[in-house]
Formats: sequence, structure tokens, C-alpha cells
Amino acid sequence: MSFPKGFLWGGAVAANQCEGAYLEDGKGLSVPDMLLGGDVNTPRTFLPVTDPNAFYPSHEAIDFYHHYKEDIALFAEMGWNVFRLSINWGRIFPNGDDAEPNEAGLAFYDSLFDECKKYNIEPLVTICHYEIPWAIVTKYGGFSNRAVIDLFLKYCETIFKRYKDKVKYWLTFNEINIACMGEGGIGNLYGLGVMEEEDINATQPIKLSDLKSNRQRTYEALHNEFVASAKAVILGHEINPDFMIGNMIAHVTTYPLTPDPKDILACIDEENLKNNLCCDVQVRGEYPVWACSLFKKLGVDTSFITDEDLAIIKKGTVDFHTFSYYMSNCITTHQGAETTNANMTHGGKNPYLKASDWGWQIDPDGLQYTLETLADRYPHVPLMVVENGFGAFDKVEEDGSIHDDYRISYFKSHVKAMKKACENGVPLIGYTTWGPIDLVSAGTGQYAKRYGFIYVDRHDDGTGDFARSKKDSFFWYKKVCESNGEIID
Ligand code: BGP
Repeated sequence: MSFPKGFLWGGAVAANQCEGAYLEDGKGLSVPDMLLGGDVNTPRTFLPVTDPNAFYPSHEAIDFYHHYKEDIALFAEMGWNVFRLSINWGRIFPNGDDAEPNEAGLAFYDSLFDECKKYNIEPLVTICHYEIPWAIVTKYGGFSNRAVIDLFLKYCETIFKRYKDKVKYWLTFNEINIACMGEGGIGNLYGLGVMEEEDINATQPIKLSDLKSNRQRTYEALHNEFVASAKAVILGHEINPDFMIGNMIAHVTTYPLTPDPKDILACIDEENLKNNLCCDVQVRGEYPVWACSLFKKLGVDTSFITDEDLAIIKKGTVDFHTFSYYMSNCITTHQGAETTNANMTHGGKNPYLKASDWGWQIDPDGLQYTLETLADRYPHVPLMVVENGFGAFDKVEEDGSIHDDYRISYFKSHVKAMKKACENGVPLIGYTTWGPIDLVSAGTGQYAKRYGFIYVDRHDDGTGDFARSKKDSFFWYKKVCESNGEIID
């Protein structure tokens, strides 16, 4: 069997990277609203005050807030039956701890979901995609403060009740493991809403890679997110037992660079820390056996983990496991190995793979390997690839056409890899490509790093009129979706 009947085909976006309208209809500031742009060689920077002369890409993004009807019509034209998007927490609770939710924000998503329904597109909603309200960062210290679990739960209860008949598929936290992806404050800020005091009050832009972090605080905050996620799963099932609530991790597949057994062991450690820790907790409902020694190695005191937390984590396991997959990396204990840039992940270079202009190593076989490994590790849950895509510079021809054969070739090989995994029995239920419409890059803040099947006329200097147009890949993906993955070439 190749792709099963009813397989979910679509694309994925995040509110902060597409909506814009960053203060419209009562929305409060959230973390990405404080970030300036960068590029492959220039890290994004953080500047807490909104400097009127600075260019904050999320403020207007691609103005999806005012174009969603047009965009969803284009998605429907491609034959989608699922659309992954996030609700921007700050549209619903502008300060994170407001007594009442913001009705205008709720109404916006009502209308967005109605639009999906019109075309029989199932929304898949990420509850928190790096969009922690800024006031939660400054007033509470993000998820390092247990009080934020309740704020998150109140937000979940509000949207679960409001959309209980409109949304079936939910993901709690986007790439919850980003906090484990190396040292530095970016994972803390994006994933956990945690910042050190001196950075919060910065008056000059700070490189994201230079943000300070405190490891003890990071893992306490991550644990609080595990508890928050599990509580959300329990609550969601009480509100609507038909809800399917999943986790989401950034899966960066890692290989040992050499057959040196030391590299094999190093690879296990790397995969455990970066990929397996979070999934084991959220899918299996318990910290893995090696967690104690891992925390010891990291110098993290785990006395913050209570028996009550563990019982909640056990009860609130997810209904399906989802992940982003863009690339693989290598690891070695040998000195002098070449590395690849790949912002946020910085991996070892694989001599057998080519990389994108941003250093992300293209590895479709790695996707098959990952799916088959995950199906063994978590045999009782369906899997879904909720992000996969190719960031590239696109050229608009004089007649307006965009011949993005490099993107088609990336997707072809990855769809074929998923097909093989399905044939080998992997319970894969869906696929949402990342950035089906060009949007702001999370890592670099660029528009120029384009992922879309749909081009958006918007540029890093702030010019462009937001007009949408179809790239060659649009027509290719339409055939894939309409044929349930039978027509790939
Ligand atoms: C994932 C994020 C997305 C998205 C994607 C591509 O880590 O969940 O938000 O942005 O990566 O990354 P980038 O935008 O840096 O190219």
C-alpha cells in the first residue's frame, strides 16, 4: 500500500510568520514582534522596544490577516484537505493574563476556520508556535514560572471550547525540543519565553546567538511545558473526546560521521538529547531511563520534578506524534571535522549530501529512515510530517513566472521517501509542507529565504505589494494532492 486513503495533504504556516497586523484588533505583542531580520551570515537580533526606524518583519509579514480568504482559495485549488496554522496567543490574551479573552481575536479565527470548512479543508492548529505573549516573558519569566502553566491552560480552554466543532486536530507546542538544540538564548526565547533580565532591558540589538541562558532554568521551563502540554491533552479530551491532540518536535536526524564506536555512542547521546527526550515524555508519558544521567551530565538538578507532575505527564500522552524534517546532520568525536551552517542546529557536514544556500543538508533517505525508526520507537501512535520544505532564492521572470525546479526536485524526493515508508508499514497519516506560501523565515527573519508554492511580492527592504502568484511547484503539488501521492514525477 502507498499513501492510505484519506491521507492528509496540505501545508503549514505560523501566525507570526504570515499574519502581520501585529497590533490590530486588540492583539498584544508576542516574542517574534521583538525580532529584527538577518540573513545566512548575519544572525537575527532582538530589540525589545519597537524602534520606529527598525524593520521588524513579523509586524506585517505577508499580511495573511487581510489576505486569508484569497490564500485559502489558492490552497483549495491545490487540492488540500488539511491546513496547519497557529493561533497567535497574543490575539486571544493580549497580555497573557487578561481576565477575559479578546473577542476580535477569537472572531478572526472563527472566520478563518469557516473559510477552511468551505473547501473541506481540515484545520490543524498549533496552539503555541513561538508566539508567547511578550508580557508573559517580562512579567512572569516565561515557562520557568509555574503560574504560566495555568495561563496556558486558560488559553487552551478558551480556544478548545470556542472551536470545538470547527477544529479536530491540535498540536500543543511547536518544536518543543528547540530548547535542547544547543546552548544560547534562542531556544529559550522562542520555545520557552525565558530571557535573562539584562537582555530583556537591552537598548541595542542583541544577536540571538548571544542571548544569555541558564541551563537549570531552561530545563525547569521545559518540564513546565511538558506538564502544560499533558494538562492540555487531558482538558481537550474532556471538552471534545474526538479531538486528536499531538506533540511537535524539530527532528534533526543525526548520523555518526565515522564508524568509530565512539562516534556511534556520541550519536546516541545527541539523538537522545535533541530528538528523543521530548518525544519520549510526550508520547510514552514518562522520562526515559537515561534522563537521570543526561541531566547529571548537563548539571541540572531535577528536584523540580514532582510525583504529581509525573502522574499528569503519564495521563496526558498525545494522540499522534508530529515533527518537522528538513535535513540531517553528522556528529563525530574527531577533531577538525567540517561543519555546516544550518542556523540553530550547527551540524557536521555529510560528504554524501548537498546543502541548500542556508547550509541545510538535503537528505530524503533520512526522512524514510526517520519515519521507520519512529514507527518502531512509538508503535502505538500515528505519525505526521508537519513541516518539510526547501528555502531558496527565487527568480521572477519578465512574464511573472517562477521556475522553481529545485524546489520541485526537493519535494519529489521527500514525497517518494514517505511513500516508501508507508509501503513498509509506517502509520503516516499526513504531510504539511512548510511555508506553502512565501513567508518570514523564523531563523533569519528573511523574506528572501522562500519556501512557497505561492510567491508573495514582499522583500527584505520592506518593499512589495503583497501580490500572490503561482510558481511552477504550485502545479506540481496540486497533482500530488489530487492523486493522493500517486503522481509524483
Ligand atoms: C521550523 C519552524 C518554522 C519554520 C521552519 C523553517 O524550525 O517551526 O517556524 O520557520 O523551521 O525555518 P526557517 O524559517 O529558519 O527557514
